[in-house]
Amino acid sequence: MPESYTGDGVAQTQAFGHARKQLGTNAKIAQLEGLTVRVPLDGDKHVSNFAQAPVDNLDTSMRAGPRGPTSIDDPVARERISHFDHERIPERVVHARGAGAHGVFKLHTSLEDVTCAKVLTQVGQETPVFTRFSTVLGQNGAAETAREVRGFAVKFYTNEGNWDIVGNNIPIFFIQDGVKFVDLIHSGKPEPQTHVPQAQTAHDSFWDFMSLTPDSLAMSLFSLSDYTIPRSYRMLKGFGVNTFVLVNKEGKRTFVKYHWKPHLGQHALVWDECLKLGGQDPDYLRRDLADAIEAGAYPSYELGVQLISEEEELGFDFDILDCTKFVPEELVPIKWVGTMTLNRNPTNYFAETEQVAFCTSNIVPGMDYSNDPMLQLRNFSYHDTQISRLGSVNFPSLPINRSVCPFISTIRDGQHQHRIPAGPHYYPNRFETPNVATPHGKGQNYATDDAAIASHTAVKEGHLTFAPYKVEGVRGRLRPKRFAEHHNQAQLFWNSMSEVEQQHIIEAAIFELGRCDDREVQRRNILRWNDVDHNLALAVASAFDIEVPEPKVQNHGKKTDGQNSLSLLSPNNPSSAVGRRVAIFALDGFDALQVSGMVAAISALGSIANVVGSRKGPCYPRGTKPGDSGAKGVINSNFTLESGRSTLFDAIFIPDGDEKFVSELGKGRALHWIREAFGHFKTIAAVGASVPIFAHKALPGITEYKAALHEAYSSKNGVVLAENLASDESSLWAKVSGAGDLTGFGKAFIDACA
Ligand code: HDE
Repeated sequence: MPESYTGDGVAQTQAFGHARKQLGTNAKIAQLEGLTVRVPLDGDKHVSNFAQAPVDNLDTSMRAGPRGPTSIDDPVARERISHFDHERIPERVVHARGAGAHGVFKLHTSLEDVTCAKVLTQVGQETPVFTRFSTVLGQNGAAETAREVRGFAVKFYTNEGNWDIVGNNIPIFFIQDGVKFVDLIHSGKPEPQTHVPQAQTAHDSFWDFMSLTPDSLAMSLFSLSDYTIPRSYRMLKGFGVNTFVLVNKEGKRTFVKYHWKPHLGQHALVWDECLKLGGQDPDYLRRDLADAIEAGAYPSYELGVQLISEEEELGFDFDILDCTKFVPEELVPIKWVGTMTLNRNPTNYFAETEQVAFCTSNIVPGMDYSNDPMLQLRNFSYHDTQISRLGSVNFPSLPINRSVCPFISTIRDGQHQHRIPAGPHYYPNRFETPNVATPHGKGQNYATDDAAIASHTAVKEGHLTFAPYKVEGVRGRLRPKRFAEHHNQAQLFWNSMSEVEQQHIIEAAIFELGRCDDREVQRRNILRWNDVDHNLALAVASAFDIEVPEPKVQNHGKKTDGQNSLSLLSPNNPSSAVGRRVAIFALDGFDALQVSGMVAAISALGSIANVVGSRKGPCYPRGTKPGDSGAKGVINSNFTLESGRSTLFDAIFIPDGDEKFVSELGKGRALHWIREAFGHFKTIAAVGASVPIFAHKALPGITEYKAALHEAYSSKNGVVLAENLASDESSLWAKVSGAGDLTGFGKAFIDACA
């Protein structure tokens, strides 16, 4: 935010106590800030009615005598109540629960051989973006850690118009044809009689539909895997899922699959954490995203493309128009082309995150759609849904949806027209409307014979000209032959999971089918998985006492038997503690040097330090007394042991402390924190007097970490202990200003957080 800027938006942000810091700026932000539609809330402005006349009283409505009837002619009360009555708009029918952030996309590798889209060819160009992550089935207030596929939608405000990639965090989808989407979603949404369960697929209708829908086989396993319980939206992969098309200057079409890869790596929660977080912090993921951006730990993602020429289109065992299949990286490597960084939280959830309208049909010159039957119906659906959701065909002119490039249009009127269009409202016209690729009025704007087609359809760079390609066929309800195969990639996915990941899938299947009451639903799903992997089916069936015969499909010479795919193998995550949320215990009597040193080191690393204290507010170190707020080393806490739980953090640092500290650490709530964190494989460090509490009270009899007790500074199973921190090291902590300054024990902890 430029310091010289004194516009309304800043005033509002500063005046509103809980507003978050607003950093990052770009052309879209400048546009939003420049809009006079921002409503101020600072000192020298007045509170007004909707016609902007000042009002003097918002507390008491007008009535005839203090005990008499309220007067309907009170314009203030009437207007306020009426507006309130209409505050809600329909939530998204799917993906209702979302979290958004502004950012920029910077291209580092040009794709000019395959596209003329400037956003993908102008290296170094920064394009503003707005990204919205979401769950799918849960309603607007549902818990975010329910097992759910995640949406990953990005709107690029390019210089040639808005381009949206409306993707998910799984590379494939449940069904091949968009027309089945309605039933897929109905089956997953709460049961109509009771309206339960919320935000989960663990019920009969969903698994009934799945077992009767052959195309959903591979996705049934993806959706039970750790992909559906992500640790953070900062650690989420993204996929365009559908096949799109890029078009170059010569009009050559190239098929493209879009990928997002988080720089922090892909991480999942463990199921027990999800269950607990659902109650402890249903907003866990949106809070994590907003906190990280506020702390300057900006999430970033790499955009990649898999490119397939028209000549290669039919060269795979699967059809690239089938969105229940992914393209393994072994067959088509991913080319990484640019970086998206999310660096600014929205100012207003409703105006930005709720009103942002993604449409798969939003593409820019140099792009086109494929004939993927899912994409074709999506291109209709998104535009259509915004009309009822946002109330008008004019949704593209809402502030968050406006492009940042100048344009002229002869589209006019409709409800909620936010612009004042000048110039002709028809075309062609005598005013020579500029920037139209074809010379109007000077000949027909179409071709009628083969000879003319070649010249007429040449791509006009900078315009959506849709390069021609040949289409022929019999009209009917048809699917290509290769759409009929469903086992290969289901098996490839299963084979590519590690043993632990496979076990998680089995446990998830037992949970989901365990919430179904119909034996037939349980049986049909288990038998389907039997054709993917016999052991998988046996393991799930053992929880239901259902008999599993020898499989029909597996071991019948399928190409994927025993094979796995690089794209799916456990992610090769960067080994780094960057971005972690670390709880630092500052119960009264803590060691001030260690706490302040660790806070400084964690923050400097680009991670998020959270102080957990004896109270919310000032906490008092060793040698000071509560209330002595001027004392050295007093630190403000973010949480207490009651207001937070270990589940909110990736790691816990327990410093040395005095008797008071040790006594609080030895009480039930603190011990529970430690035990729970250990059970969830979190990194834990303890120093000095905290070590005996850790080893003998919190986790007595547990042997996994014991080696750490004996090897100074080394970690064992994520536990780093140092009962006797060398005094020279202790004194060094006073000077810590960055993670690199930590030595010995502190370094061992940071390394273990990676
Ligand atoms: Fe969507 N989808 N979808 N979808 N979808 C919507 O659009 C729909 C599909 C996805 O953060 C809706 O604006 C149909 C696949 C995301 O705002 C709606 C079909 C994938 C988001 C809609 C599909 C998605 C949506 C609801 C089958 C994975 C959230 C509100 C033809 C690539 C975007 C809205 C955001 C949202 C319909 C299939 C992902 C109703 C009919 C496949 C990430 O238009």
